[in-house]
Amino acid sequence: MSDPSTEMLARMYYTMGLIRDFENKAAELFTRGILAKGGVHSSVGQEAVATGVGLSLRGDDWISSTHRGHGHHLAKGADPRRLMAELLAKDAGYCRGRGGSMHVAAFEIGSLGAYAMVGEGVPIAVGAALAEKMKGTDRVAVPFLGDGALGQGVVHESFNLASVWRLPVVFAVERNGIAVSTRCDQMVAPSTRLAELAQAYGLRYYGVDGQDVLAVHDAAGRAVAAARSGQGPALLDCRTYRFEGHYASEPQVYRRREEIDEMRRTQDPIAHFEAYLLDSGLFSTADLEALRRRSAEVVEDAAEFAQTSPEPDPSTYAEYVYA
Ligand SMILES: Cc1ncc(C[n+]2csc(CCOP(=O)(O)OP(=O)(O)O)c2C)c(N)n1
Repeated sequence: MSDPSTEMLARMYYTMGLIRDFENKAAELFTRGILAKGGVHSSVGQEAVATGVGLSLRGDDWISSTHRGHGHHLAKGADPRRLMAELLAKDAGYCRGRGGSMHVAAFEIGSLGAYAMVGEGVPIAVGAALAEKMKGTDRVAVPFLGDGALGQGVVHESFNLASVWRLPVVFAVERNGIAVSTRCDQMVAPSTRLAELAQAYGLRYYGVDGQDVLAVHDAAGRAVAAARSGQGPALLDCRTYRFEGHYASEPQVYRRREEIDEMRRTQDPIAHFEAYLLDSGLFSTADLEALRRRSAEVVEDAAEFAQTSPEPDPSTYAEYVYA
């Protein structure tokens, strides 16, 4: 396993805290009726996946994202103010309020967009990888997808073309085991056997504990470096768990409260990493508290900024619409 610098360890811890604070704030604004435009899908519990992958990428690499995409964007370097403004459909948002939570795109940070249609972002990232290969650059594309997306035909077509054309793509699967209210093993044939799936498609396979940010960062780093150097595509299988409902305030009748409590107690990626950092002797409790305080302040500031930002000017409603 590679040895991240102390600065990188601090960035990982900060980024996971930033994602958690951002998600909790977005859910709070949604519940209070302030964020009434579209739903909010929290990635709390899955922060190590977005962080480990995002921090293994260069600024000019591409990602495509899902309905659960705030963390992907923050880890790729999104400005929390502009992201929160987008969630609140404000003019200062990345898409000037046209996209919202599930359709934010930010080319300037390498985001090809979040897509609410399950699996939709995957072929788009493959297309970007094809374009980069044809242009002769060494940029890599990473589509994030849930395990529920593994039943989508377009995802399999994407695996196929990425493999046949040896494209610089790393498919980052957030395998949280559930799609809305259905267990993935009841609806997706290979959902727990991704090594075999990858082998069938000729994708290099990396399977990791998605609650362990160091493991994700290490595997993603190796997959990305190989893709960048022309060794073709990979599948990064991150076993994870979402602590919240499918969307904010969803009742979760399909799983027991005890299961969620147990996973929160034993599988919290931030708590795990905190214990590791303290044990390493590189960070004190005060160091980590300062990093958590900073992310909380950044999110408060983003929420304040977004709430006090103007709506888009109604006279611009037809701008950025292709017809
Ligand atoms: C093509 C399509 N079918 C169904 C839906 C409804 N839907 C929204 S999210 C979701 C589950 C997605 O599960 P997964 O891809 O595993 O992502 P997760 O929610 O676990 O992050 C479904 C079925 C949709 N948005 N698009």
